[in-house]
Amino acid sequence: MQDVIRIREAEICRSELDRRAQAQIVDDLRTVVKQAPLFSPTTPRGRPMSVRMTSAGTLGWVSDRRGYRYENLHPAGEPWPDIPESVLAVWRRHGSETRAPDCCLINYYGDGARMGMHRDNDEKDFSWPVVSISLGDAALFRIGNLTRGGRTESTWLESGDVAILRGPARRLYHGIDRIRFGSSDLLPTGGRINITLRVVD
Ligand code: MD3
Ligand code: FE
Repeated sequence: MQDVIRIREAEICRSELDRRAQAQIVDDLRTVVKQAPLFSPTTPRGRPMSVRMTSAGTLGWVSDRRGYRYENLHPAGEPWPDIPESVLAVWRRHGSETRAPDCCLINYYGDGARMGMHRDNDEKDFSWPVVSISLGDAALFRIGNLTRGGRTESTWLESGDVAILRGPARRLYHGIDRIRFGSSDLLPTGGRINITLRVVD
């Protein structure tokens, strides 16, 4: 492990995954997105999100006019693929050795994509950590407070960084302001993948 930094109780393990481990995960994700293609969720108010998403695991996160929620099936009607072993290995090391995650949410950021400030609020038990893996282009991550607004802190997340949100950090507002498109050569056509692993219920 290279270096661990703490920002607002969030733990970021810099360069936790070497290039081989990153490439293995990307390869495994290709299999996942073949079975469960990326889609563009819309907010409950009908605005398309700039980030494209899909999931693996028993539950996947979806958003549309009916709201934010977890579903057993991909919008196309198929079950979500299994979470790749390469990803589960990161969860066991940083999340929990006693429980597997229900959801592996895969976010893809193309040029110009961002994610507004929000809280991860659709899970039942917030005592489980969230583990996040960054792959590809660097992203400006912002973390705030337990309620909307107030002072925030920012840091760049780079390919191979693993962030762990547990305890009070699990409930903080956070978002991605922008990515530095083309800053990494991990993904042949650029962009950023973020994986978040969560226990849902
Ligand atoms: C802080 N993803 O999918 S990952 C999300 O980079 C999400 O795609 C961002 O926010 C991304 O919900 C940020 C880091 C992260 C994930 C979950 C958190 C930070 C968090 C939960 C609570 C607090
Ligand atoms: Fe989030």
